[in-house]
Amino acid sequence: MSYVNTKDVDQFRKDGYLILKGALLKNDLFEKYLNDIRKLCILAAHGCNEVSSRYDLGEMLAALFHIEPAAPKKIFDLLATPTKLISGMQLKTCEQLLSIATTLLQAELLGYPAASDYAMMFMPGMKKAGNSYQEQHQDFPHLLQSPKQLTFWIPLSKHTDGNGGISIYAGSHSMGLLPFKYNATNSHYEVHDLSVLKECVQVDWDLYDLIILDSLVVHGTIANMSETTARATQLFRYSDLTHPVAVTSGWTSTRPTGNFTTAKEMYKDKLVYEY
Ligand SMILES: O=C(O)CCC(=O)C(=O)O
Repeated sequence: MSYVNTKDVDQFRKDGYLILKGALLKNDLFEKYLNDIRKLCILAAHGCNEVSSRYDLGEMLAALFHIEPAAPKKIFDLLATPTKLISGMQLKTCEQLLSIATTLLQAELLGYPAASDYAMMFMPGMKKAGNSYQEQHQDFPHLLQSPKQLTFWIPLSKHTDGNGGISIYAGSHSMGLLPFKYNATNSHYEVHDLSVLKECVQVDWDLYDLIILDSLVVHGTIANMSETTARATQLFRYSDLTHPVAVTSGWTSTRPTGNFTTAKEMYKDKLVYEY
């Protein structure tokens, strides 16, 4: 079964991203993953009715954050680098997602960088605060492993007025790796000069959509301005291990820590300055 058509593939090549509305509506593993995360919220809230009576993860996380501010971070740790939920692993490697990744990458050997999975959680009333917030960046310097890589951006909560999302510079992937620098908190890279880029679009997203990004397309967080709802998003990455540069560089990956090459070492000329 094919989940993307020729038009989707052409659109992805042109824009560097693709929005598949409602693509996860019939994916049972996605539903299982959401349910497992809901269970984690209920466990972390010790059954508190404020949390267990809600269904949307954005609302559950907001209620949990209210009664137990440290709890969402613990759940986040279970969903990131990589997801530690079996249902999450199953979702990441399910037929639908692998088929889409293989078609878009045209990869004969698919892998994913060790630093791959991430879950972004933006709590209400936090605006730009929190380590999740990302300025405009390309994913590639964070992942390195192969020049041909994808990020699957998967909403875990409903879209509400003001709870943020991402914006993308359409077509920016075709400019290759752009000069980048560390952000103000030294936690992420950001593109040095956005003035070289053109059209920035705000992604129209909701629960069950699948948004796919080329690892060179420039994109960043739209802050959660809501005072009541959280935004939660799962990120899965896939890479083409047959790309000649990936083979020559030995599939260099940013994690696990130890003897690894960072983007800074690999692309000295591209890292403009550090704070
Ligand atoms: O969901 C977001 O706010 C941004 C996520 C992102 O850009 C990334 O992790 O590469």
